[in-house]
Amino acid sequence: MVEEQKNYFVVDTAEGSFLTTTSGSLKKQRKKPCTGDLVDLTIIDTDTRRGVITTIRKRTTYIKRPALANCSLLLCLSTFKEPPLNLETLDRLLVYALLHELQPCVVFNKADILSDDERDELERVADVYRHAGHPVVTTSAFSREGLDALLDLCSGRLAAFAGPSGVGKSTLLSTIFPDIDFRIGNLSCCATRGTHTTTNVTLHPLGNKGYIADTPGLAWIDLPAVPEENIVFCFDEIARNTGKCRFNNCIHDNEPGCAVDEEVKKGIIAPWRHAHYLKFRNEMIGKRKQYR
Ligand SMILES: Nc1nc2c(ncn2[C@@H]2O[C@H](COP(=O)(O)OP(=O)(O)O)[C@@H](O)[C@H]2O)c(=O)[nH]1
Ligand SMILES: [Mg+2]
Ligand SMILES: [Zn+2]
Repeated sequence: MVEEQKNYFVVDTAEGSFLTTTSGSLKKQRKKPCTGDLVDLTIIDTDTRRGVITTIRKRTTYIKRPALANCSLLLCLSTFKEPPLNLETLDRLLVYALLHELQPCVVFNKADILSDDERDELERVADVYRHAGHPVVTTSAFSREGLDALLDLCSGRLAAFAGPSGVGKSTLLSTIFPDIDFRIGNLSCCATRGTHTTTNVTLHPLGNKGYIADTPGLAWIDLPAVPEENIVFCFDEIARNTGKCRFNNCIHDNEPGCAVDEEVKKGIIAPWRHAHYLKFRNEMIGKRKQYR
């Protein structure tokens, strides 16, 4: 797996890390790996740990800003308080993940500061996301609650943290990786130390063959432009009602005989989930010219 740095690529292999550039052929095709890429490598020198990337394997997922390939799990962080829970931001992150074919996981951090009543309230919100089919983990970087469950989810895959500033992304990362020098880019044999600050996305290997990407300054919540009909599939508890409304082209916005409206009234679908579905759908209508 590749970690992109300023002028070269660090490739993590079963035989340790190698410092690499791309082959002439890849350069000619203007093909450049990014962090998360799986590549084929020709080793040039095992002592200085130099190599050349000859092929970039097909990406399973790709997000642009920051560039990250093959990420399969987006840990969507929020807090119940400090900062107060922002459900629109959370839903936006989930939709962002789903539109990029990443599995989202809902993570509520800073559980240590919650009273029993607040925990009960949070549990009701958590149930809404479970009902939508998402894994939910409650964590605390301070008490380490939930960290094992979180790392289990990351097993064997590339995960990344996302979420607004202040929810504890950096703190969680440094709790999980107390010796941050374990990051794969830190090749002690190369005269490249100190260049870390220029790196976009760093990778931290987990013992369980997983990785967590550190993605500073990312603009996750800028949803990509897609046809508005696709948004409903990002709200599974709404999409499950397909075919149950009176009109088969129902968009679930106050039409008569709408099964979704009925479930909202009954409290089966949370009102904010329905409102965000409509909001994001309308945003996509506004972005139509970007893809048509
Ligand atoms: N009580 C509590 N505070 C936390 C926790 N995690 C982070 N914080 C605090 O929240 C603030 C923001 O954390 P930071 O990791 O910088 O958030 P980021 O902006 O998402 O990277 C800092 O003051 C942290 O000490 C936690 O689990 N519990
Ligand atoms: Mg941070
Ligand atoms: Zn409907």
